[in-house]
Order: sequence, then C-alpha cells, then structure tokens
Amino acid sequence: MASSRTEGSRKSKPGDAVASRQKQLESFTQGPENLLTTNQGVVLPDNHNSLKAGVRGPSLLEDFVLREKLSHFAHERIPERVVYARGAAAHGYFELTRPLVEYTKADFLQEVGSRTPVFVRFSSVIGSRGSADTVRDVRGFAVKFYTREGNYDLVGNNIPVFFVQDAMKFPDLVHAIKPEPHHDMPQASSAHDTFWDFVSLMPESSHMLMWLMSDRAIPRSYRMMEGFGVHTFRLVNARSVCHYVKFHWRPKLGKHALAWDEAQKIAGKDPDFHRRDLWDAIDRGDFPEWELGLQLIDEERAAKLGVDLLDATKLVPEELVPILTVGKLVLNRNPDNHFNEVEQVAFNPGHVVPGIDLTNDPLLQGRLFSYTDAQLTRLGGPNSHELPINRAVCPMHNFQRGGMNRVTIPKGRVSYEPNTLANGSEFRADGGEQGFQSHAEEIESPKIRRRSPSFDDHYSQATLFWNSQSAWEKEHITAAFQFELSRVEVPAIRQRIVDNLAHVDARLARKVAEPLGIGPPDAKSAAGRAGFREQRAKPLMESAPSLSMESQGGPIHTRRVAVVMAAGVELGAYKVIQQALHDVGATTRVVAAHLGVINSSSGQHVPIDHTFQTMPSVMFDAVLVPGGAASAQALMKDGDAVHFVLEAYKHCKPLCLIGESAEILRNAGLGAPDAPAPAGVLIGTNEPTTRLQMAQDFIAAMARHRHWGRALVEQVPA
Ligand code: HDE
Repeated sequence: MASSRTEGSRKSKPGDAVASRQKQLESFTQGPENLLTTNQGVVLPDNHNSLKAGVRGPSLLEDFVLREKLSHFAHERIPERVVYARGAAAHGYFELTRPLVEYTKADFLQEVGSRTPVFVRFSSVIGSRGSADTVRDVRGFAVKFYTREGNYDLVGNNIPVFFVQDAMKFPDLVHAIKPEPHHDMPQASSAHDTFWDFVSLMPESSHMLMWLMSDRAIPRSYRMMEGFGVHTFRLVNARSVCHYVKFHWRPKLGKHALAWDEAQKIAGKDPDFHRRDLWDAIDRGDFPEWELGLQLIDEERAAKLGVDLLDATKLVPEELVPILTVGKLVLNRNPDNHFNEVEQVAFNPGHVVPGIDLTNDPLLQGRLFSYTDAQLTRLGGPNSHELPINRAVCPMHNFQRGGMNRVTIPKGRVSYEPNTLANGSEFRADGGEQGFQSHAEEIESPKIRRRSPSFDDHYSQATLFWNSQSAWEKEHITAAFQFELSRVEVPAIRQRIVDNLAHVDARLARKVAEPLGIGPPDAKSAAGRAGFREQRAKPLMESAPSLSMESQGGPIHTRRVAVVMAAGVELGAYKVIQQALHDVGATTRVVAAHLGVINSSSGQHVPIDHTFQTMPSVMFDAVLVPGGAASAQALMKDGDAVHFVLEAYKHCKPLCLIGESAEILRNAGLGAPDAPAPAGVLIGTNEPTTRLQMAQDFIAAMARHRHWGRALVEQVPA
C-alpha cells in the first residue's frame, strides 16, 4: 500500500494540527549525547584539524571529514528568490471570529474560535537577500494557512494594486526595476532609468506608482502595515454559490510609515531594521496582530460596480463595499532556523482549499504557473512540499514518485492509479462532493491575445488615490517623485513621466516637474503614445478616506522612546512620564554621550542603555529630554546630542522637553517661548502638579505617530 505521510484523520481536532506542526519542526535532534558527528553519524574526535602527513606536512585527500565539511559548506546557499528575496517570517495562528458558512465551505472558516496554524513571510521585492529593509519598495505579505483540508496560501502585498495587468509584462517589469544589467546598480531601488523608462511607457502602472511614491512604500514596521490579496478571488459555499472576495489584513497597531530621510539613514544604521523589529517584538511576547477583513461582492453587484474585478491595477474602495471583519492573525513564535523556514518556505497562489477559488485575472493566472516553476530551481526539484515548513498537516497521498530531494519513502509495488494491488480498492474521490471542485464557470469565447476594453481606464483610480490623500501625504508623494526622477539620467524619461502624471493631476505633474530641468508637463504628448487609452471611467467617488494613512490616534504599545540626558539631570518629571509610558506598553531607553551611569541632580545613578553614536534618533519613535540646568548645558555643547534632538524634530516625531532642555530647540530657532509649541512638541516644567498631564499629552502626541504637518512649516538642519 502507498504510504500516507501524516497519521490521523482529516477531521481531527483543531489543536492537533498546531501540535503536529510543532512536532514536525522539532524532528531533527542533535547527535548522540551531543557529540559532533559526520553526516553519516560517525562521532568526530577532532573538529579543528585536518588529516596531514605529519603535523607540518601536506593535507591528505583521504580526509573524508574535511571533504564532507568543505563540500557541504560550498553548497550551503540556494538561489535567492528572483523577486521578494529579502524577507523575515514568523509562526502564529489564524482565529475565526465570524462564521462564514453562508459564503464558503472552507473548513477553517466555519466555526468561531477555530484556530489554524500559519507561517507568515514579509519581504521587500526589489533587493537581494542581503539588501536593507527600509528601502522604498512594495512589501510582500504572504500567509500560509496549514488547514485540515490542505495548505492555503494567501500571497499578497502591502499595496492593494499592482504595476501591470497581465502576467506577460511581469518579467519586463522586474527586469526594469532590478539593478541595471551592465553594472548591477542600484541595489534595492526603483530610482534609476530603466524602471522609469519602462513605467513611462506603461500607463497602466499609473495607479501603482502613486502608491509606490506614497509612504506605504516605507513602512515603520511589518507590524504596522496592511496586507492585501490584490487579486479578486472567489468564496464558494456548500451549495456552490459564489461570491467575489477581496482580502484585507488590518494591523492592530495601525498603519504607519517612516520619513523618507529617516528610511535612508536607517538603511545604513541598521539594515535589519524591520527584521529585528519583528523578531524582538515576538521575542518579548508583544505578538503582532492583524484583523482579516473581506469585501464580499455577489455576481450581480460585480456587474454594476464600475470596476473590472479582474484588473489588478484597480481596487474597490471600502467606502463602496464595506469590509467585513472575520478573524484575527497572531504571530507568536519566531523561526528556529532562518534558512530551513524563511528561505525554504514555498508559497503559491495556486495553493487553495475547497471553498476558496480563483478568478480569470490574467495576472493571477500567470502566477498560478510561475511559483512552482520558480521553486523547481530555487529549492532544487519537485519535492519542496516535503520540506518541514511546506508540509501539509493533513494526510497527503498520491502516486507521484521520485525526483530530486525526495524525503519520504513510499512502500509497496504500486505507483499508479487506478489500481487494486495497493489495498484492494480504488482511491478516486471524483464524482462526489468531496475535495476541491473548481467553480463551473461557463466559458465560450474565441481564443484571443488581447486585453479586455474594461481594463483600459488607467488614470481614474490614480486620481482617486491622489484626491484621497491629506496635505502632508500629497507633499510626500510629490517629493518622492522628484527624488526618484532626479536620479534618472535621461531627461526624456523624466518628461514622459510628468506628461503621464498630467492625466492623474495637473498640479501634481507641475510640482513634480519643477526641480527636474525639463519642460512643463504635456498631457497631449502622453495621450499620443502607444499604450495610452483615452477611456476614463466615471469616478467611483471624489475621494476615499480609507486610502489615506492620516492617523487619528491609536495604541502606542511597543513604541520606542529615547530619553536623552547628561550629568545633573533632574529625574522628577522623567520618572512620572516613564511610568505612564510603560503603563501603556511603550519602552524607554536612556541615550547619552557614553555608556555606564549618569549622576542625577539628586545624586541618583541612572544606567545608560545606548550612546548617541550607536543608537541614533532614527531608531526611536519619540524623544524625551528631562530637565536640569547642568544636563541641558552639557547636551547643548554636544553636537551628537543636538543632532539627535533636531533629527527627531525633522522626522516629525513627538518630542517632550522639560525645563532647561527646551533651550536645545530654541538654540536652533525652534519653539520660541512666546510662540505656540509646534505640533507634537511638548515643552514642560519640572513642576510636580503638571507632570501627569504632561505624560498624558506626550502619549496623545505619540498616538498620532508623526506630526507630519511640522515639515510643511519648518525646515530643520539635521
Ligand atoms: Fe509574485 N512571485 N509574481 N506576486 N510574489 C514570487 O515566487 C510572480 C505578484 C508575491 O515570501 C516568486 O518562489 C509572477 C503579485 C509575494 O516567499 C515568483 C507575477 C503579488 C512573493 C513570483 C507575480 C505577488 C512573491 C519569486 C505576475 C501580490 C514572496 C520566487 C504574474 C498579490 C513570497 C518564488 C515569499 C514571489 C512570480 C506578481 C506576491 C517568481 C509571475 C501581483 C508576496 O514565482
């Protein structure tokens, strides 16, 4: 009989699946009594010296221990992902909070409270495996659900639309955005000629470019970004009734970004910024969480929506189709081994389970081919489903055999179907209700290599996105276009982009063009180019607030506050504010000119966590400078300390300066005593009666994340 890899019934209890995954991942233990062995299990008496002809003689070819070690080492790397190479991941679970029986028969979406183990990998798209985390880029948000009916992968992004409409253009897009082939530069950046050359000739990218130039592309943390399925999928219930569905992950900590100048600096100071942030949070027990939301659309509504749901360059604003919250995702365990889990995990949008189905989106259709194909090369053959991280937790059974890196050992003489020799009966489940059944969509059309005319509107949603942004977001988008296009060497490419932008918004196009040394935007010239479509759909709405990142306040749990001080610091107000911050889950770290301790004005010793040199302000969300004349004087004489505070100011972070320390800002011409304090800047005293209020005001300022409007008023040198 053919073997089945996993024991147990498909209808086993929900907790079993979690336990079974845990067991799988723990299955490799160390050698006998923790002695080192060769790969064949032979105990090694010496792991420091090669076998030689005499202590000063030549090494011997006979040394199978050395050869095994060197050979294994030389083959330690596997090809990195051709896109989304740089990533970090974690284990966790998905818990259903609303039953979806009426929409889908998927087993894991039936019972409230049921938990499904997941593995989630976040990534950036352009850079190599070793590139910096905080570059301007789309982020991948890939979730593998280990359900009792097989693995389901939701392989999405943190931006709800995509650059191109048809899989045919994906290799061109990736070739254009990756480092240029002659000199392999720049690393992990879209700010170069080939990318902008390509998109300047692809008006369908207009909507995505708006998102890429927005702060969505420089998230503060993986824990603070949304995720989207991007394509439209289907949910199918037990009566075979279908609904279109769009998937949304919404972070409990809110959606937040870095400042662009900050993101670039972090890329040098801590290239692992996002990876470290995720790891540390989980390690501390601050488990990141997202809500799963669905936009459900029936066939009738879909026909009248005014958006072609098969076009991945379009979204459906939640103001038009509200999002139904159905579950939560919690990440609560770091991987044991980055290579075995994060590197070897193999996602595939074609991994679906009964009750979830695909659509004819031509971008999705191409993906259904490409992932397994990519993994054949990357993971060295057709058996990557047998790697521990990729295994299903339910029984798996078929007659596929052999192939590179096969791990399981099937027993018996039968490797074909139908057969009677395996256990005397046939195995087929076809014809019944069981298993995955594709939605029986009627198709009667000519074979044709062309786009649907309903994909032709390339600008109206780009305009909708622009109209939905707040003043500071518009400023950031404009600056991002200017930055990227300033790096483009060929003026004609810059010109084509601003000509295209004139179809999104005339003012935006004019502003972007200003510093670029080119002519004013020429909408007519863009309209004359190949790929341009005149069709512009009736706007769905004037603006959609859900597309903006403007924060109305939110939790500050896990935010990092730098406390800047020098000898003679007054600790009274600081202690009260510190306690209030800790009470709401924020962390504080003392940063000073040197490590060791600082003597306060009352003779207490304050341990220092970091120095200005090693932990710059870009590593923090907010800055608190306690008072004390001696401390303030010392800080003002220290260029690193002044830079620290001004840089946080420049990046629009909340600042709280107490007593004499306010002089640090005033010396730089900011926060004059007779002027109202700039947004998000709190100037306080050491007066005991005001401390609690100050703490609350600081927390409220942090809840807004950044006070971006400040940059529109004052330019700060830092
Ligand atoms: Fe992917 N994509 N992609 N993609 N994609 C890969 O898979 C591809 C697309 C996405 O953490 C590759 O194993 C094609 C859209 C994520 O491991 C590759 C097309 C979206 C990840 C591939 C697309 C994605 C990938 C790289 C157009 C958002 C990382 C190696 C037809 C919905 C998954 C590999 C992880 C990875 C192909 C477009 C998301 C080459 C052909 C749209 C999150 O197979």
